[in-house]
Amino acid sequence: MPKKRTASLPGVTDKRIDALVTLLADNATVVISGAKIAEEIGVSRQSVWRWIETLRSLGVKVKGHGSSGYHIEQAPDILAPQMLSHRLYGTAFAKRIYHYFKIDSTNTVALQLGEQGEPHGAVVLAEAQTAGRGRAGRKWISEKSAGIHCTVLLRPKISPALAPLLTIVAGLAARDAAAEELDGIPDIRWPNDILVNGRKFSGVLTEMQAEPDRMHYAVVGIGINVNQTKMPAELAGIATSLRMETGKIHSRIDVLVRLLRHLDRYYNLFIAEGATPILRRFAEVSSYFQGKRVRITTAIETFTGVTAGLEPSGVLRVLRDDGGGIEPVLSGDVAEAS
Ligand code: BT5
Repeated sequence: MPKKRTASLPGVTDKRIDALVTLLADNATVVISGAKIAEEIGVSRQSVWRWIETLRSLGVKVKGHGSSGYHIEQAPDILAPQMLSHRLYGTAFAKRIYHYFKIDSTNTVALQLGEQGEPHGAVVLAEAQTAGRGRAGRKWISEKSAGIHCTVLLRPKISPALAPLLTIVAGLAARDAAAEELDGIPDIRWPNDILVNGRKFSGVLTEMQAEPDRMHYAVVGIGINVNQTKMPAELAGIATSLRMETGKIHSRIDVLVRLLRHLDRYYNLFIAEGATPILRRFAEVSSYFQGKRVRITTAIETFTGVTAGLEPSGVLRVLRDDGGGIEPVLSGDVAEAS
């Protein structure tokens, strides 16, 4: 597996834009001339001007112009790799962070990276996704710079049968990252929805490349609605954002750092100690773990029952209402039933 090579990815954010964001953030409130910026990051003043316009279109409040100099009034909430990398020091996710202003899907990029031999721990981020996806070909609405769209590349030496546990590990991380921002207590609806007050604000999509007994790599994509002020009509009533819950603007970079730090912690716990501590934590924080009346829709059928814990592989157990006993649910949709 090549360690040092940096993948060549069309459309990935130019490292110099990353440097520009970091420079402005590090010098927030200080006026820096266009010429000085151009010199520091090694580009023409024309490029500086163009990139400043890009940042403005993303909602970063950059004051001034080339001749007078630029400054920002507060640190920009762009998920810039340089800034993130410092804050993720000591985790598996600090070294290889790929950022896009716009991409089809961060999971698609991460799958390509996996194919190219990129090491464990690479992170792909996008300010906006044009084809963000959920499970079974569904779509994940990925509004420009309002949410977090993040995929990590993992290379665990586990059987593919344990892949559902990676979804649970990521769900726990997203849940904990959001809990610190919310007044209400977030819930996890097996397998991959994070809810608050009954509405979904985060989802996880795990995809993998594997042989029957060996996982080559998995990509775990996490979407979190952070600063949306309303949801599109198709999601009205079923989805929410941190901002819609609290009435406050939240720092996406803070939420992302917490997400990846919690993910690092849960992932390491899973690799060191197996499923048990992960399932124990899931039982603590998910009302769907046990004793919840649910309607299950799988590829073959819809039935109702009561949840009865998870199997060690992360599969949900449901005691069927129709007398059919305990049904292990490998994948499917879970809805609360009355
Ligand atoms: C999921 O699928 O919830 C997985 C979502 C994973 C998104 C991340 S973003 C980064 C990475 N890159 C990707 O392309 N994907 C991952 P599922 O359980 O199938 O739920 C999909 C359903 O959630 C849709 O059919 C909608 O009903 C709803 N939905 C779509 N966008 C939403 C949003 N922004 N917030 C809340 N619910 C949404």
